Amino acid sequence: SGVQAAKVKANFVPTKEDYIKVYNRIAEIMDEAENYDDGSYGPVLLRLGWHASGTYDKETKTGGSNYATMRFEPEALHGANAGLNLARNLMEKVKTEFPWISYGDLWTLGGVAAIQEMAGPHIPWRPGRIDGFAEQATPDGRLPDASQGGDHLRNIFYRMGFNDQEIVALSGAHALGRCHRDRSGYEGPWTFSPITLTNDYFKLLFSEKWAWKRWDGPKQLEDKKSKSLMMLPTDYVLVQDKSFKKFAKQYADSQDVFFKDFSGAVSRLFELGVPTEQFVTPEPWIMPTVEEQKD
Ligand code: ZEM
Repeated sequence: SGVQAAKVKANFVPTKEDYIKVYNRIAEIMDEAENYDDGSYGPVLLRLGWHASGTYDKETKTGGSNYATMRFEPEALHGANAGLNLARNLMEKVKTEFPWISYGDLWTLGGVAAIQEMAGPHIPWRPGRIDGFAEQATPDGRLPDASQGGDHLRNIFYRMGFNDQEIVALSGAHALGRCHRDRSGYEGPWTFSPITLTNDYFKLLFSEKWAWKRWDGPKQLEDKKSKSLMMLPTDYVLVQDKSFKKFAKQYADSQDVFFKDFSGAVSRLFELGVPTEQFVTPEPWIMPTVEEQKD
């Protein structure tokens, strides 16, 4: 009967296999992007996972990925989140097919799938986030402002509980995707392979000559050689500030070192704001890529 069906659903306890099914569906949707940007929704899905998590404040223990409050206004309309309605709508399709998953788990798993399917490292991940309420949304201004400098970057990321090394490692996500004039005001990609994760972002920061772009848009840098790549002021700080620069050089010299630190930092980022006892397992899972599932 209908009552029984509802009961079965309520008692449904998803296993790792069930989350792998969600992961695979996300990977499929990522690729349904023939006429979009560089041919993948991966970058914008990663940006969603990041903005859902990066609102965390370690002092007040508010914000972070737990309650997925970006579903609600005004957080959905915060300037930093411009364009993420696209990513949330894509994830809504997955939510319809797997209604048992929480939005916080779905959005962070989306970030994991994006990184892994775009040739990045495995990102240890585990479920347990719960859907919250509009009252739990965070005030505007918790995410970094690309027009600012090193002090601002440190203020924002130290508030989340990250150190200088993690700030630099996390910034390497900008190897992926691009800026959109109608979202942030900025324009262009950081690397020549925006749907494959590499350490090229760091390599290019050191190898190219960067100059302020002459245009009517916000202050951003362009590479003098091809004039087709960009850096935000906050990206360029990573090779100007002594402490940041040391780590940026390590990541430019070794993709392995970058991948290892990036994996650790993103894994931690996606768990910000989630009480430990809420997680369904004490040890995060390694989700296999679509390719690895074929072996
Ligand atoms: Zn981003 N990011 N980000 N970022 N980001 C943009 C795009 C993307 C900053 C920032 O202001 C911007 C991290 C850190 C920081 C991604 C991932 C991660 C854009 C362009 C801006 C302006 C948005 C647009 O116009 O579409 C600043 C100041 C950061 C401080 C360090 C971290 C951490 C990330 C993940 C771990 C990704 C993947 C994109 C590309 C999105 C896309 O649609 O292509």
